[in-house]
Amino acid sequence: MNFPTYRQQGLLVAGGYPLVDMMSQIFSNERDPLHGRQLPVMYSSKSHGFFSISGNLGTQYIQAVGWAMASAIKGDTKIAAGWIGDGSTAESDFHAALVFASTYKAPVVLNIVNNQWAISTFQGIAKGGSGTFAARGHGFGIPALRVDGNDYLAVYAVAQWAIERARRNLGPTVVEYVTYRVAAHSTSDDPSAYRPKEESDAWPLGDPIERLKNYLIGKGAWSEERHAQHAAEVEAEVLAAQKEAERHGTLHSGGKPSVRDMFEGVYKDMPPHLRRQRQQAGV
Ligand SMILES: Cc1ncc(C[n+]2csc(CCOP(=O)(O)OP(=O)(O)O)c2C)c(N)n1
Ligand SMILES: [Mg+2]
Repeated sequence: MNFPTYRQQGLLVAGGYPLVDMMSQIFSNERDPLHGRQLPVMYSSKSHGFFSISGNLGTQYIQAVGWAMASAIKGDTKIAAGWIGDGSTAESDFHAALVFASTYKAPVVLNIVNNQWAISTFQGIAKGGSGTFAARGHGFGIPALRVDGNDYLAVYAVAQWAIERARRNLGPTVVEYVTYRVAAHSTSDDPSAYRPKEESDAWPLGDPIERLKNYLIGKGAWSEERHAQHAAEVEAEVLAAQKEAERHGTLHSGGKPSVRDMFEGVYKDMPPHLRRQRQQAGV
């Protein structure tokens, strides 16, 4: 079970969760799998091992560790993965999670995505006197790895290793992925206010897709033509998914989740005051 932040939508896409469902949630339309009850990009899918994203950063770590501990106590084989950004490691939740993971040898992979920035704050602030974010794990006696997060194959190998450790009940692993947030933090953020415009171009680890592409071309397993064709296919798939999602409604028009949905899915037995409100709403 992944306990992701808003940066891990890729886990859902890679796990085969439908793009149309993701977009429908953004549009809050009639096909939104969460029926308009969550913020647009705060996805949730138990069947895809994707715990509901919480906007409260740092919570993912303690939840992942607790969930992994429960799995081990039950004698289950399931493992957990927690996700956190560089800035959020300064939260006390991060440290509490590491204490419990270490003490109880929880079967969990604790991922730190160090993309250099926490909105406008450079990662050096959260890191403080620690040499690296990975080194935080060592202080708790947890094996920790630091990997070039823009090297697809290195990331894959490190993740496999950490997952295998958890599966064999050898305890937690901390993994720091060193990467760079090229885009703005959000649509309301303007990075030119706090970092040089050319900084991302100068980032020495490069673009992960370009690197994998060049590596595979060098090995004779891929070509520029196939890459261009594949990119066009992916773009067409995304556009088709968007068209399909829009058919079920957009923010401005079309189908919406039922008002009735607002009252359901929270309480096992609906309390009387909500039943009254539902009657008043006539749904
Ligand atoms: C507990 C908490 N405090 C503050 C915020 C506001 N906030 C949203 S994103 C963000 C920066 C997070 O930076 P980082 O942890 O590096 O993650 P990144 O966005 O870079 O992946 C902050 C402070 C929040 N969502 N939750
Ligand atoms: Mg960050």
